[in-house]
Amino acid sequence: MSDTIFGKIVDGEIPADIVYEDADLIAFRDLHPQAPTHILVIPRKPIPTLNDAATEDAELLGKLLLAVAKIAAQEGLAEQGYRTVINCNAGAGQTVYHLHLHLIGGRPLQWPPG
Ligand code: DGP
Repeated sequence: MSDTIFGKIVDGEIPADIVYEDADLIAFRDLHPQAPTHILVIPRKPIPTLNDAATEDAELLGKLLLAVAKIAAQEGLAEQGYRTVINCNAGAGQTVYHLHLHLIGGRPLQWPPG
């Protein structure tokens, strides 16, 4: 499914700095990092936004969160902390309409976010 840039990454049509992948998901470094560690975790299944996730996707959504924690540990962020963000629709800053979880860390993170 290559309807978005992330679909093309899933299909291997464009390169990405992949840090983890399995049968359900791929994680790769963000092209425009907002912190020393900025990784995107995406399902292989092309769900456009969190609004489009269905009950049948519940296990997949859980796997995405568990992957974030695994990758955070891999990146040495488990103890110091990190942030996971899902931007849903344009008002929240979503620009790529293939569901993705941002994993951000490696610097102090302010709250509330902008
Ligand atoms: P969002 O604003 O939540 O839709 O985040 C999209 C992110 O995707 C943004 O931080 C920049 C990143 N991005 C956009 N195009 C590419 C790409 O081709 N490769 C990679 N690795 N990241 C991309």
